[in-house]
Amino acid sequence: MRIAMSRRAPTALIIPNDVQELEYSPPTHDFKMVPPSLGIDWPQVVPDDDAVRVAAEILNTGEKVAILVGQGARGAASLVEEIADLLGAGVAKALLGKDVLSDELPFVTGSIGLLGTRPSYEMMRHCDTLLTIGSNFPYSQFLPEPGAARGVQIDVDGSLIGMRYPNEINLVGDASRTLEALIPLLQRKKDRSWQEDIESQVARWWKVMGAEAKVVAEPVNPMRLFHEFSRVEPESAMISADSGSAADWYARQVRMRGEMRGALSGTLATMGPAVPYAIGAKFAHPDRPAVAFEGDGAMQMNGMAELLTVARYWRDWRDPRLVVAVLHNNDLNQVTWELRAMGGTPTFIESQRLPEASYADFATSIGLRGRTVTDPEELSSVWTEALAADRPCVLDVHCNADVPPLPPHADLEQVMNLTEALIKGDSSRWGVLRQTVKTKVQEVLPHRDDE
Ligand SMILES: Cc1ncc(C[n+]2csc(CCOP(=O)(O)OP(=O)(O)O)c2C)c(N)n1
Ligand SMILES: [Mg+2]
Repeated sequence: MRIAMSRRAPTALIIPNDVQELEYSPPTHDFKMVPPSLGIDWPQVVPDDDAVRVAAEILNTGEKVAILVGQGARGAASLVEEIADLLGAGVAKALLGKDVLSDELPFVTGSIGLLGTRPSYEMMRHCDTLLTIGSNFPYSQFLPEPGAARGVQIDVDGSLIGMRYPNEINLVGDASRTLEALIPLLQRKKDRSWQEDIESQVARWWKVMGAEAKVVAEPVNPMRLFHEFSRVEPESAMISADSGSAADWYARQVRMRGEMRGALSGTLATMGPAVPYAIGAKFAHPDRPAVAFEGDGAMQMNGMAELLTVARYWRDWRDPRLVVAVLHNNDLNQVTWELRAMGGTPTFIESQRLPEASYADFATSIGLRGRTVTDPEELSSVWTEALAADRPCVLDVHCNADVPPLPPHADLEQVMNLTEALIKGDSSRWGVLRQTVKTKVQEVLPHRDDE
């Protein structure tokens, strides 16, 4: 039924079946009713010349410059690369800015923080100058000690700038416009030893990551899932990671390159976004493959239901590839580890254990591809197949829950807390101990180039 609705209160309200079927009538003016604006033009914010000169003086004086980029630097990648070269600097990436710069650049130290890399950690500990671009990274214990480095920050949001480090100058401006103003004032550092040292640490770090991924952990070491993906990842992949242990391995094992995009629930860290993010990414770019890494807890929360959305829409996507890799460990593992590491508390099985389910069988029951993986040696071919499939695919990967998400520095206090937890009677104490030692020892062993 087609009805014309009056803005005045109708005497009898008839609700149409479908509001989209109503006749359109343009809005008119009325009390408390403002017609919408037709457009917006965001200004290009550029800091004052004097402020840019002060920043250039600080950066020119520094001998060991560290750069931290966040998602605000997206779109300024080539300028960040240029300034890193001029300053002989290394570049660390906050988690939401992981896709800002390629990890194939030798001076990119990767993620920073508890889920970060050792080269990022060391760079922040030893730098004398810190340039932050488009990041509000909150974990200041992973930045230089206040006063140990001279700070310059670029951020378009003046209400947030300078919150995380006592900078000498804060430049409120768009990342690209500000770097364009700054770069002509910089002298290329003649001494390249700081950057060269960072580059050799980065090269070694990736070897350690390869070796950690290959540590045997029955049935599958979850790091291997990410490591093998990174060997075959399409340069156009859109990756999402959930807020479980997947976030740790995404942060450290996935190497960004090409046009790859990455997303996770960065500031909120809620469970459940990985599959919906992947679906959203497919609607935005139906011609690119999407890959979601998600824990079994989050799959049981909403991921399985979201697979029904995938089943409904995948035929509309020009490129039907959407892979959901489930870290099947029957555990709310990230929290199990948080309790062990921070609270010195053993696993509380009643709260942490998950009911068993086959994510692969669920996928095939709704017309998607599904594959159960219990052998790490299969992962390489499993990824190749999933990324060549003619429809979305769920990889149900049976992962070992005792592989430790070690922080980059694994400080003594955390190791002590862990030990305390084990002594208190953690049901997984032997598995955890074995995997921790086997993983940690990779940092000191020599590694070949192909690892
Ligand atoms: C909505 C919501 N509930 C609870 C948490 C706390 N939390 C963070 S990770 C996690 C466990 C995730 O388990 P799972 O999805 O199985 O991933 P795993 O860590 O086992 O790989 C929990 C409970 C959260 N971040 N968001
Ligand atoms: Mg789990």
